[in-house]
Amino acid sequence: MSSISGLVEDEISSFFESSPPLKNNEEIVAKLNQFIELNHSCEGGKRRIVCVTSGGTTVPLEQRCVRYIDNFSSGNRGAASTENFVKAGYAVIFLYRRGTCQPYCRYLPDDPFLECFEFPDAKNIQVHGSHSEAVKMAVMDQQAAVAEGRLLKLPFSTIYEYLQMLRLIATVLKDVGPCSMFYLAAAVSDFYVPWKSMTEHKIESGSGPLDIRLAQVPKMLSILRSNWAPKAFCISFKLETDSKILIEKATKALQKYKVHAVVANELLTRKEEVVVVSSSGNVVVRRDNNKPESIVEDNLIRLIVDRHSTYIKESHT
Ligand code: 9Z3
Repeated sequence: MSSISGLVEDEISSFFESSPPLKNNEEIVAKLNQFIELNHSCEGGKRRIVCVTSGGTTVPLEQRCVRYIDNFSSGNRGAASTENFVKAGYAVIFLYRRGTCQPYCRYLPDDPFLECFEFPDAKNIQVHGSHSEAVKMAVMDQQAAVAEGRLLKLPFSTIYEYLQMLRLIATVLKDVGPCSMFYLAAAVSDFYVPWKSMTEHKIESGSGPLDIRLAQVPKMLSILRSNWAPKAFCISFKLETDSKILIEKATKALQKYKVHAVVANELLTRKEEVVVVSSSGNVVVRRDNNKPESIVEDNLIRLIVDRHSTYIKESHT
């Protein structure tokens, strides 16, 4: 397990102390406790629980935020992975950026969504024939996951909300131990404006160029591994646009944060292939090109679930 320096610990504490408190903290804790009670304390078998993070965090520039810096990410990876984890028997806490791709909705048209529907007469609304199969599957699969209590969706927007929610989830999952997993696919900002140095009102535009100083977001992976949920299986992601440095960066992250694997992906090819970097070597995972409906997450989650099974077995010996 990794140990973190006092300096990093101080940076992390001051990040949280200066963050605006989560508005619905109590409600989130209640939902999380109920979810864990349902899935991990049940008689006759405990489910594995994975927290899938998805989408990009925003960095507000004003406290009464009008403008913000955003982080690229459609949420596709997180949504597709969530579906595969549910299929593999996991209960999923889906921590996602508001407005990004949702599990079971990947095949629905989002542009414009209303194209799905038609009015045969004034009193009835029905799904257009060309979309009816996709809508039926989306509704059925989502309802089944929610009805079985296997999908808890928690939205965030800002980097402040994301990190506070991640800490809450980790704390609540601590007792689930090795049966819990973090699958950190969200694109998290590296830089932010500290709340206290942020202007309250909308930045005025009449006074020439704007200078903003961004502070570095402390790397929470280290404290997640060492303090928040030390027994959880932990998968992080590394995204680069330059393929020449991708594996080297992912390997460094693996060593530095002592996660169980780093999924390395390049921006342009991320839907075709990823490389799972771990202490047992690097494995290239590809989408199956012979099947048009195949996605890289089908093979990726199969591999991750296998690795998690081995981890759980080894933790019991
Ligand atoms: C990823 O690398 C995800 O795979 C993607 C998925 C964001 C590329 P989409 O949401 O894309 O399907 O459009 N996520 C992690 C990105 C990230 O911020 N990683 C940090 C880094 O690279 C480490 S935490 O430094």
